[in-house]
Amino acid sequence: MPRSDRVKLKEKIKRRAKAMDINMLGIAPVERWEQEPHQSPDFWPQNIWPWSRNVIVMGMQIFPSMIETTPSVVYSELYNTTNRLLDHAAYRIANFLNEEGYRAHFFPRDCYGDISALVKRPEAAFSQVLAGLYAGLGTVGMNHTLLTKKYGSRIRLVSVITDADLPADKMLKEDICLGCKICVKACPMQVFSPVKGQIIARMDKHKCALCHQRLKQEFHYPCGRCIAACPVGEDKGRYGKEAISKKGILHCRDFGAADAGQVIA
Ligand code: B12
Ligand code: SF4
Ligand code: SF4
Repeated sequence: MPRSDRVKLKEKIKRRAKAMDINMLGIAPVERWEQEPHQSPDFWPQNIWPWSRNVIVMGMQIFPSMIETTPSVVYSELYNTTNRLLDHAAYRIANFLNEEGYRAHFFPRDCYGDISALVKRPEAAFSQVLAGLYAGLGTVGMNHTLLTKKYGSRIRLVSVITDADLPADKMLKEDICLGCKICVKACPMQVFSPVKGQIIARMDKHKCALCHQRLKQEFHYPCGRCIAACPVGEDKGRYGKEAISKKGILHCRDFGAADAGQVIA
């Protein structure tokens, strides 16, 4: 396909995504999984869907003034809303590409049946974090999430896999993580053990998943304290000193959950 047509198709995709309130979009050629491997080849898109050429990764922000209340039903509802919107947007972009004659589908933003599955095995068939890294949206931080300049870790992700020939976005060269360990201290389960000379901490994922299993029963799933606390991101600056008052946090936790605020407040 001539370069001008590839650029035009990318612009069309971006316009559609923006109209669906997508905050960030990046494109990763599937070769990047191979060039910078962080997971076994079984997880690479080209080994799952041999026709795939590019992965379009889209992100939607999580408002700091809502996630600060976590664990709360306020964050729980926000989480459900972004999940619905992300899968919906990804379905529509894949559908658009199909109508244009390309092979395309989306990998749902999470893709597990229930938290009990993640307690047994905390992993999905395809990693949105690594897709976001390869698509140049951000870098992986100490807390194992994708950090972005605009929203820190407070961005949820979904991917469209396609054979459309699209101009790739560059991966970021510099790590965004400050190594400040604020996420490590914010974790109520103390799952992170920083490793000297390495950005990404060791993580007890089973412990984090167990915490989530409990939160689910109490109707204030998920936790996300490690992403709420991360100081990276222009999103926090918008709210000045306090995105929500300390009293406001406790107030919000007092409603709508089985034992509001008692568990890891
Ligand atoms: C399973 C799962 C969990 C498990 C395991 C978490 C984990 N880190 O793997 C549990 C239940 C614990 C969990 C918890 C949470 N999750 Co979760 N979870 C997932 C899920 C479904 C699959 C993740 C997976 O396959 N992990 C396995 C590997 C890929 O994970 P990894 O720890 O990141 O390990 C890789 C890196 O360390 C990397 N790596 C290793 N060394 C190096 C070196 C360098 C230089 C680099 C770049 C990378 C690298 O390679 C490893 C792979 O082998 C994804 C959705 C999806 N389908 O991707 C969401 C997802 C990761 N979760 C997400 C979130 C937000 C959370 C929570 C904050 C809860 C919440 N929603 O509020 C917590 C945070 C926990 C944390 N700090 O990681 C978001 C993260 C968004 C982002 N900005 O990154 C995702 C992407 C969902 C989404 N669609 O947005 N989650
Ligand atoms: S989600 Fe909560 S329990 Fe899990 S790592 Fe983050 S702060 Fe810790
Ligand atoms: S809180 Fe600090 S150490 Fe943790 S991910 Fe954010 S910038 Fe990195």
